Parts: sequence; structure tokens; C-alpha cells
Amino acid sequence: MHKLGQTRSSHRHNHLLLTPDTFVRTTLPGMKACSAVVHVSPAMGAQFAQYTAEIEAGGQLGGTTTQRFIFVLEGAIKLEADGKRGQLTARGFAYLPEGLAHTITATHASRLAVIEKMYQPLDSAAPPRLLVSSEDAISSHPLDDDPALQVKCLLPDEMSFDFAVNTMVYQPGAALSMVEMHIMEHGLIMLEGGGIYRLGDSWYSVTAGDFVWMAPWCPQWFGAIGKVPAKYLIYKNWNRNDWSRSDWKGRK
Ligand code: UGY
Ligand code: MN
Repeated sequence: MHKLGQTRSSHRHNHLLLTPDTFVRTTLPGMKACSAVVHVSPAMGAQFAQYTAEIEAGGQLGGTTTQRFIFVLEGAIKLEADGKRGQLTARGFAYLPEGLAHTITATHASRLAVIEKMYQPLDSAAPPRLLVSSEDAISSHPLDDDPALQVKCLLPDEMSFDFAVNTMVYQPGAALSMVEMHIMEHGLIMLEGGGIYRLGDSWYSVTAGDFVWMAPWCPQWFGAIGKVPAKYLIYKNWNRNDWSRSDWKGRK
């Protein structure tokens, strides 16, 4: 049933809100019984790509030329890399360094949040290694001393990582304490609950299933509304200051 051209999705120069009614599926090289909803990529001006992979039981994700982070939204997958194999279920995640051959096979129908980014090496630190863990194994800390806003940093606090992926849980009524404006860009998937997101000079209602991209310095603020906590998974570039890199240039 169409909605006479109405949607909450919005595309502005410094942010993007994509709601599931506007998702269009595509296939990416190497996928088997799998499709991707590509939420953002360098085609949008982002310095990373993020998509949701929907994999049938027995299906596979293809390879990648960049480093890759996966987070299991739903289902179960088998990851084989470096001669090792592991099973990941909901909230399980893995970091796969650039150049590491691996296979990801769904053992049950699954949905994965996938983030891919070209690695920015550092002279002072070796690139990170394969990491497999679960959000359940990570402890949370309050943001800005607010116990109603808890953050889990999924990747270790090490300079070798050039991006971070965190989960943030807001109790009903909790909010960011400030309108943030910063160099980092964000890719965000709403996992649970909802609220109001300020993006640039617009305020949007957002709910589980939505995707948001924020360009560097996009004004951003979120407040959770409703009777259940709001939770999201959020990417940001991190730990780098090589301003001369060509991929930082030309942004509007
Ligand atoms: O890590 C962050 O920058 C985070 N506080 N931003 C956000 O939630 N929009
Ligand atoms: Mn932020």
C-alpha cells in the first residue's frame, strides 16, 4: 500500500535519514542467497560504507577489499578466517582487518549490520588484528556522568583502530546533554525504541529499523521518547589526523 508519496526518509547535504519503507535491495559481488540495503557509501560523500545484509540460511556475504566490521542484528552466522571458525548470534560482532580472507555463512536466516572502510595506517602502530566478540561481553559506562545514557565501546581503545563502533542506550526521557558538532561522521542504526533526532536544522521522529548518516560537523542531538529504552549502534571515524589525505578533501 503506498502512502501517496509520504515518508520520514530525508536526504540533506549533511545528513540522511532512511526509513525501512524506502529501502531498496541490491546484490554485491560474492553474495549468495543474500541481499544488501546499502545505507551510505562514498557515493554520498561518506568516507565509509554501511549496509544491512539480509542472508538466507546457507547464504553467504561476499568479500571486501577494505577492513570490515559486522554486527549480528538477527539470526546466526559462521565466520571462518585465519584458519579459525566461530559462531556469532544476535549482538555478536567481528572486526576483520583489510586483506584478511574470510567467509561469512548464515546458519539461520540473518540480518547483519556491515561497515566497510579503507584503512588509514599509522607509522606508530601495527594494524589491528581479527577480533570476534559479543556486545553482551562488553561493560557499559555512562556518557557525561548520566546513568540514564549508557555507552558500550565495541572496539578496543587502541590507536591502531581508525574507527569506533559503539552502542548507546537511553532510558525513556534521557537525551544527549548538548548539540554535538564534530569532525567525526556517523552511521547509525536504531536498534530499539525511538525518539527525536535533531540533524542539522531539522528534527525527526526516529524508531527501530531506521538508519541515519551524519556528515562531519552535522549538528546532532537525540532524546528518547516512549516507555522503552532507545538503543542504537553508531559508527564514527576515530584516532586519525592525517589532514593531507585526499579522501578528506572536496567535501561540501
Ligand atoms: O560518539 C558520539 O559522537 C555520539 N555521542 N554521537 C551521537 O550519539 N550522535
Ligand atoms: Mn556524535
